[in-house]
This record gives sequence, structure tokens and C-alpha cells, in this order.
Amino acid sequence: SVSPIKVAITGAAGQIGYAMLFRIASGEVFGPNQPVALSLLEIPAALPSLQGTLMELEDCAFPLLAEVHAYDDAEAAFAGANWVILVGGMPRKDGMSRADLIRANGPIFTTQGKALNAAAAADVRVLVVANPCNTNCLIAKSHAPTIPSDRWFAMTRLDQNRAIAQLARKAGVGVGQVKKVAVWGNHSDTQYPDYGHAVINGQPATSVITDHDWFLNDFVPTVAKRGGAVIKARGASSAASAANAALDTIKSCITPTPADDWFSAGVFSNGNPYGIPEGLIYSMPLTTADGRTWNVVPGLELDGEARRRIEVSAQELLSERDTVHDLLGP
Ligand code: NAX
Repeated sequence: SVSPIKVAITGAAGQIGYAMLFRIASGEVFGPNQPVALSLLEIPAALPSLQGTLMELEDCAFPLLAEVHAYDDAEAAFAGANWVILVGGMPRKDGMSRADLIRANGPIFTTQGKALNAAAAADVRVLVVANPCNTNCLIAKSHAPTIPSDRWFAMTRLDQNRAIAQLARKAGVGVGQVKKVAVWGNHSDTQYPDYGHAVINGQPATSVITDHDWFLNDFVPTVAKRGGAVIKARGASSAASAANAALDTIKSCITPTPADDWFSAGVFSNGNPYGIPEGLIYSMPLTTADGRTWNVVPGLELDGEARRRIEVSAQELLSERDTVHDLLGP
């Protein structure tokens, strides 16, 4: 019999957690032959409501769900975890600047980085969803020196999926016809959803969609501001689509990438790929051949506009890193 894969999820009582747990427990992510053990971390105040979710998980009678445990201690929750999804954090409140949000959430990732370093499985991979996800990921990573650099991911897949949907809608094709959509940079307004390398029905997106003003004037801002548009319409931030993007990220990391595609996630920038400063968690187009190690897609030609936007997002991440310099490990 196969031993369970252990998946730890923080913020499990939140809205993204609720949209994520059942799909993981169903076997959708790790496959129909892989049992799953869920290890959930919450703040003490949220544990009673999390108990209700645990009752519901039990009531699904998922055959692949081997175990579920809830904790308010990070090290206990992360013990032996193979995948860790860091969703828990403090949402932005009225009047809070981005810098305030970063300062409020940073300490959570100091604690959780240390706990990961102490307790996670040797093969652990970590996906940070909680915002500001790139910088939170950098903080956690800096406190976990025993976990290799290539095991850390910040979620930009929701941006990638939003970009795919907008391109498919504009071209009048199914989303499955749209490939090679990269998101560069920070999960913020400065991100660059790269239409220049996108492919629709095997053709460059820029030859299928001939209205070239649309890309910069409509597509890029629509993708970057989609989160705000969802909040306005729904009265709450993206939840099911965010959970879906987290699961897509994990599936992409554990499955060899199809030859005609790639995927995006924030990863540690080593050795200045595309001139991106070293030591940031920066979203880039990635592939994996073995479902374990990944590579940045090499040799992409970037025009002046793309290079400028990639640089602006890097500058923003450098300034976020400055904002939290005292929270970074050695
Ligand atoms: P919720 O406020 O519904 O849930 C957050 C949960 O985290 C709460 O249950 C809270 O008790 C818990 N929590 C707080 N501090 C914790 C700690 N120290 N340890 C464990 N749990 C803790 O937010 P939700 O809508 O689920 O969003 C969660 C995070 O995802 C937010 O930071 C949000 O900004 C971020 N998002 C990231 C996206 C991305 O594309 N990267 C998109 C969606 C989302 O906005």
C-alpha cells in the first residue's frame, strides 16, 4: 500500500482554505492511487470553526483521505509535510497601505519559515498564497536554510489563468487552445502578463489578435486589476479561483510539462535570469521534465516594453525586501 502524502495548509478555516481542502482530499491533485494526510494550521480563535469543516470532510467519506489533524502550532502542523501551502494571513484592512500589510504579515512567515526548517519532510515543497506572496515566501525561505532554494513557490498562477481566460475570450477560442502565457514579477499591479510569447491554436497570440492596442491598453490592466474587480462584484476576494490556481500550481510542479506549454510561479532568482536581480522571489515561465526539479524557460526574446515592465516589477520587489529587511534571516 502507498503511504500518504502529507499536505499542510495554513489558514485552513479561511475562504480559500474551504475551497481547497475538499479538492485535495478527493484525490484530484495527487492522483487516484495516492492517499493524502491533511495537516491544518489556524490561529486558536479559528479552530472551533475549522472543526465544522473537519466534520464536513468526514462526511464526504473520501476514500483517499487517510488522516486530518488541526493545529495552532506551526511546527506540529508542518512535521513531516511533503507539500505546504501557506494561505493563512491577515487580510488588508481599510486604510492599510501595501507596506502596512507587508509589515503586519511578515512576522507570521518568520515563525513559519523556522518551523518548516525544523519539522518538514526532506522533500518538502512550499507554495505561498498569502499576500504579499512573493515577499512572504522570501521571508519564510530566509529562515529555512536547510530547505533548498528551488522548493519555494509564490502563487502567480491565478494571474496566469486570468490571462489565459482573457486571451481565449478575445480570440473566440477555448482556453485549452491558449498556451505559453507567462506572468513575470510580483503578484501585484506591476506584474507583467506576457502576451508576446503566448500561443493561440499554435500561432503567436499577436498574430491571432490583430488589435495590438488591446494588449497593452486592455489585456494587461484587466489581468492586473482582476482581483479588485472580483472584490467589487462579489463583495469578497477571489476564493475558489485562488484555490484552483494553487492546485494548478502543484499539479504543474509534480507533472512533466507538455512540450508546447509552460507555467508560471514566483521562484528564487538565482544567477540573474533575464537580468532579474538575484535573491528575489520573482515569477517567471517554468517547465519541469521530471515533476521535481524545474527550469526557467531559456532564450526568450523580450522587447523594450517587456524589459521595462520586468524591471519595474523587480524594483517593487527590491523595495518590498527593504521594507522587511529586519525580518529576513541570515
Ligand atoms: P481569509 O481571511 O478568509 O482566511 C485567512 C485565514 O488565515 C483565516 O482563517 C485566519 O484565521 C488565518 N490565519 C491568520 N493568521 C494565521 C497564522 N498565523 N497561521 C495560520 N492561519 C492564520 O482569507 P482568504 O480569502 O482565504 O485569503 C488568504 C490569503 O490569500 C490572503 O493573504 C490573500 O491576500 C491571499 N490571496 C492570494 C492570491 C494570489 O493570487 N496569490 C489571490 C487570492 C487571495 O487574495
